[in-house]
Order: sequence, then C-alpha cells, then structure tokens
Amino acid sequence: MEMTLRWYGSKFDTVTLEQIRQIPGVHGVITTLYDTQPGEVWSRERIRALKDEVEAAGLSIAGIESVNVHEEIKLGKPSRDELIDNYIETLKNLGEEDIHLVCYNFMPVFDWTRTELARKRPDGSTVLAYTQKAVDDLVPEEMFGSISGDMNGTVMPGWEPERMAHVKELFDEYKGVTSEDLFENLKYFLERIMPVCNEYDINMAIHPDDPAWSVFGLPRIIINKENILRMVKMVDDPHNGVTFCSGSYGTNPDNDLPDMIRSLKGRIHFAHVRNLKFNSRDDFEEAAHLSSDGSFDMYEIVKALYDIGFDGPIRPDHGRMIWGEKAMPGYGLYDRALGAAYINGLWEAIEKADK
Ligand code: DNO
Repeated sequence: MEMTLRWYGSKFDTVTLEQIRQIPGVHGVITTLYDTQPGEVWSRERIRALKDEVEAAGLSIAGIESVNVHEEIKLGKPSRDELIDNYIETLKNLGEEDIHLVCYNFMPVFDWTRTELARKRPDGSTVLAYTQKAVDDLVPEEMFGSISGDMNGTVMPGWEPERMAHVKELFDEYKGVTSEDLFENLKYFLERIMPVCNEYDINMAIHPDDPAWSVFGLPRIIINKENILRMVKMVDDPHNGVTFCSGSYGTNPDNDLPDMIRSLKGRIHFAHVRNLKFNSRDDFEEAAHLSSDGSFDMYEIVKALYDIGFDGPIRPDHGRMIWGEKAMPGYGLYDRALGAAYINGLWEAIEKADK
C-alpha cells in the first residue's frame, strides 16, 4: 500500500503540502481540481499545473478524488452522452499526465451526509456525527443551513453552495428513479468509460454511499456486499473497481468490513480507513483511528487489506478536530497525521509478523 493524504489544493485547503511532506511515510497526495464543476473537461494544462505544484513540494499525485459525475448521467437523461464524452476527455487528459486512479461516487443529489459537523466528545475534540432522527425531522433543503455554520469557512465536498442552491429541483428530478434505474445508469456510464480506462490504465474506484442507506427517500446503491459485488461484476473489467471506505460501509453495523474487503480482492483500488463510534444503531460519531476509541477493529480491517495483497493508495480518512486547529471538518492536519502514523504502524506489524 501507498500511504497518502487528501489535499484540496492550495486555494481551498488549510493544510499545506509542506506539512503533508513531514508526515512520516506519506509521499503522495490524493487531490482534485476542486473548482471544476461536474460535466466540465479538465484541461491538460490545469492538471499539469497541479502536478507541478505537488511535485515541487517533494510529493506526487497518487490519485484524484473526485472527478464528480454529473447528475444527468446518474439520472440517465439524454444529455448524458455528451457529459460522458467530457468525462472521457478528462480521463484521457489525466492518463496523458500519468495519473491512474480516479475516485468518484454515484450518490444522487448529496455526497456524504452528516447531521453535525462539530459534536464535542468527552476529550474536547469535535467530530462529524450522524443521528437518524435529525434526518427524519429535516427537510433536505434545510440540511445545508443547519450544518453550514460549522464548516470553519471552508467549502465541504458534496455541500458546495452551487449544488445546495439546486437541491429542491434535483429532488424533483429523482422522483420515480429506483435503485434498479441507478444500477442501469451506472452500468451505462461504466461501459462507456472502460475503453479509455483500459487504454490509459486508469483505475476507477467508486466511493460508497455514506451513510450506507437511502436518505431523504433517494435511492442509494453502493451500500453493502451484495450490491458492490453486483456492481463490479456487471461491468467485469479490472479497471472497474472500488474505494473501500471503512467509515462509509461501516455506518451499517450489518456490513462485515473485513469480509467485504476479502470478497473484493483485486478490485479495491483505493482505501479510506477510519473508525466510527456507535452510541446506538441510529447514532454514530466519527472517532480517532485507533480501535479502542471507536467501534471497529482497525487491526482486522488493515489485516484484510494486507491479506488480499492490496497495493494501492490508502489514506486516513476524516480526523477529529484537535489541538485548536481550524480546518475543513474532518480534514484537519493533526488527527489525520495521527491516523496515518497508526495505520502505518498496523501495516508494519502485520507485514513483519507475516515474514
Ligand atoms: C467525504 C469523502 C467523499 C468522497 C466522495 C468521492 O469526506 O470521502 O466526499 O470524496 O464521495 O466521490
């Protein structure tokens, strides 16, 4: 595996490349052109400028998270063909610049959903949290208003103001769209992009829906073992793979994370590793990466990745906000650096025990 950190670009991130460079064992970043809109072609010039900036800091680009998929592709609208052509153009440009991993998601309207961005834990840290009741009591358009005050002045992925401005219309568009429709539309998209992924050796890594169930009545499909195996088999190409995100699949305690990892051998192209603490089935908060701080056995998760021979980029995922840091919730420096060190430690121990 290759340890990485997510970085949103110098215009958007509070964390600098110079800081990332000093985290032991981190040589690559997972990044994006955060100011591009879904459907837009990423030019080679902009990709190269990003690459130059990262490389000048002594790091490399290990992959892109995300090239977002336009809603009309997810909805299967007639306009999708042109939008997929643009996506293909972006993939080509990334391939030409020697970038071979793209994380994306197929969640309708929202990306991930949390009901709190700064829940205080007993140690004084603040974390992202989710309570089903809060979702059940809210109209979706109000969700943004209820959490935006805690964003520390940052723009959070999936909660971009441009997207939020159209939430109501988007919901109307999804009326009558079923999970089966979404599977079909995903298949169509993948079948069209696979030739270019093969040509440029680009691994596509779908991110799970978070939380791993339907919210606000919207269909959601990348939620469990059955569906993810269906997804990799329906377009059975090694470049059609998965981002294994423990914190997203783990929102549903019925998901056996190590078992899911083992069943996806060869198709996990990217891993997000983080821990959650469940207070009840309907209420969880994000914890430190360490097993004893949350509900997951992180050793078993990392061991499963090791056992299947996972050799792609991995990153600590959302961190707690600690030591007075002000950053994008989940994406501060300190706790993610602790997470990277911890995952590196688990990996080294597992690897040495295996020799
Ligand atoms: C949340 C992230 C997601 C992820 C996208 C991938 O913090 O893990 O926003 O990047 O779903 O497209």
